[in-house]
Amino acid sequence: MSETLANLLQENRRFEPPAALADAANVKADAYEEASADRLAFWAKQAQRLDWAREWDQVLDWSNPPFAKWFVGGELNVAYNCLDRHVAAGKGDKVAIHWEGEPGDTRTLTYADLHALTCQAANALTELGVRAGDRVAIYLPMIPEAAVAMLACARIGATHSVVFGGFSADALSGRIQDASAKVVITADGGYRRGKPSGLKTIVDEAVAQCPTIEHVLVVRRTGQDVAWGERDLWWHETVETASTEHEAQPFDAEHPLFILYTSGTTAKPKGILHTTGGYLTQASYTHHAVFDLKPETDVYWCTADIGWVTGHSYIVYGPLSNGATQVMYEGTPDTPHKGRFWDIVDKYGVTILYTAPTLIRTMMKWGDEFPAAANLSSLRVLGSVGEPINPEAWMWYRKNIGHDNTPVVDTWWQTETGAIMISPLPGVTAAKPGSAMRPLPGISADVVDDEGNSVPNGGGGFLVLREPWPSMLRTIWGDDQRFVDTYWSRFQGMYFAGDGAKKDDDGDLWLLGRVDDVMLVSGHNISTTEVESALVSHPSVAEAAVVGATDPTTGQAIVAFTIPRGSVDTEGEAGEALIKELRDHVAKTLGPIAKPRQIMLVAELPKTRSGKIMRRLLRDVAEHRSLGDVTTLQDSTVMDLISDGMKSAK
Ligand code: 6R9
Repeated sequence: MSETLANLLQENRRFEPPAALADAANVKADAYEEASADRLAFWAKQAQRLDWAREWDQVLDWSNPPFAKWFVGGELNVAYNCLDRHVAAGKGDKVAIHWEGEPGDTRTLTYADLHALTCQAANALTELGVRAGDRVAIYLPMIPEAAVAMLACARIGATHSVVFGGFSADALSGRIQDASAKVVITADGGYRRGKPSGLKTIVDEAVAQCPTIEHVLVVRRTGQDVAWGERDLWWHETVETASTEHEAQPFDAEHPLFILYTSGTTAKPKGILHTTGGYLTQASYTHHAVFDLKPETDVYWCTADIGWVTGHSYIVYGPLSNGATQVMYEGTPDTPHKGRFWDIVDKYGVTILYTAPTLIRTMMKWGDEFPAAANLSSLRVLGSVGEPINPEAWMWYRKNIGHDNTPVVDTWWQTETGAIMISPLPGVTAAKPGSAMRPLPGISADVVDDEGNSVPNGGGGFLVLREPWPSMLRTIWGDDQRFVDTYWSRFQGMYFAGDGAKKDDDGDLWLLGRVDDVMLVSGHNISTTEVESALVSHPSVAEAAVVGATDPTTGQAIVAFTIPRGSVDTEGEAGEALIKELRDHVAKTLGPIAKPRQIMLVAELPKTRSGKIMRRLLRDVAEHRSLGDVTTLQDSTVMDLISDGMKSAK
């Protein structure tokens, strides 16, 4: 990656934090100095945010890299830290979750309610024979029981493995088998796009191939008919009849808390293992620092699904350990109409919103009138996660959702990192649209070249992490060698994240997508993200996905799939004219070398369930290969649409 098109995006816009927010911010600029003076002392201080039953003897044991141990000898209970201690501090009546079902039904759970339910679930699981160290699979819609099930496992020391409710029976059974789970917690179904989906039927199909499963615990959400077998138990008959008294035992800081499978599209999914003390420390600290959470006054809403790491760290463990009041929403953003999200912000007075670029770009495509119809004045911090956010999407987010004065924090991290690693601090950083800016205090990230040498400002290469961090993955479940090979072998002594990045002239970081998404065009490395951002900066474009397709003359050629904004005319000659204009626009913005060979105007893009664009599939389309595994596709009909678009353009 030596020849990146460094600094093609001349981004000169800066947004200082609002003065009042900066003055009252939870974390100020001195945190960076404090952490760089003594990183381990800094993290030990952050660990004091939690209640420990036994203090640690050593902050970090790195004697056997890359296998880290944090807070060695310390003991704590995660559920106690998320629930009991808040209740004990007199906050039992504080709302923990404002839950909103897709059909419009609502539930309000206080910390006392959540505590009681979690104790019941902990007692019920124990009664079913689940012991510390056992694995429990969770396959639920976005209902409060999803958080309760996770916390109940944590409470009794069982390791949870949450599987996203959109995954197939095969995906579910593969994950259950890999972890040898004993119990599955599911629901009859959940609501999505106005209809009840069936979850129990999928579990039945999966569990038929999973001899380790002893019980299936079923929450009744939709009331639909379900088949019933010997292993099945209703949640309301098992959990809700159990005692609400349960004493949480402390566990070792390195006790396994959860496994979360990364949604691999080709290879076998990797079971990423997270443990207790370090994970909770960093989830809690980053939620406090990056969102400036004030538990007494803020209403926080993360729109991710609990089946992704974002839901684990920033719906369950970060916010609840901090005693936050949050919104949890079950359904899709366009049911019953495209303003649903903004109605929710308005209704609950949401002050902090954390969502994904894919959603922001979808909202841009739907049009400004939807957010404009709601009162969004309560919002004070906006976050983004999951993909690089294009500068124009960032600007749209700030202007249309953040009334032109809220900080936008673009947070880079991974399932493997467990918690946020690179992000602006809302009260400190003068953020640049599209940049994740700097590693958080206590984190050392860098960009290196092929040989592992740090690149100078203005250079591009591979993102690495130089020092272990508290919430780092400890291994891949059952496969230490794959853990070493995947993350620690590319560069000596550094964690290889698999993302391309560049440092701008100020040393701020710009994420360029997965390294396999870097194109080599006539000997120049060009990142898909840069071309996508150039396309999205054109007023007629809502979203774009760029891939490198094999080309006989240039090695790879740039092919762009582009979704026009709602109002744009693309019929006949207007479409041809737009394509020409867009090609010229990219050439003008990035340089002639980045001009796409081909631009397709399409209605949809194929995305993984977590909203990441599936460039691999698009590459297949661009090269006319038959399509590989599409089971993680959100909507496989999208591919037909795109293939049709391809044909008509030929
Ligand atoms: C949290 C999460 C991890 C991959 C990561 C990177 C991409 C996430 C990003 C970002 C640019 C950001 N990614 N946040 N890229 N800017 N702010 O998404 O975890 O599902 O494991 O995905 O997502 O490519 O390597 P996960």
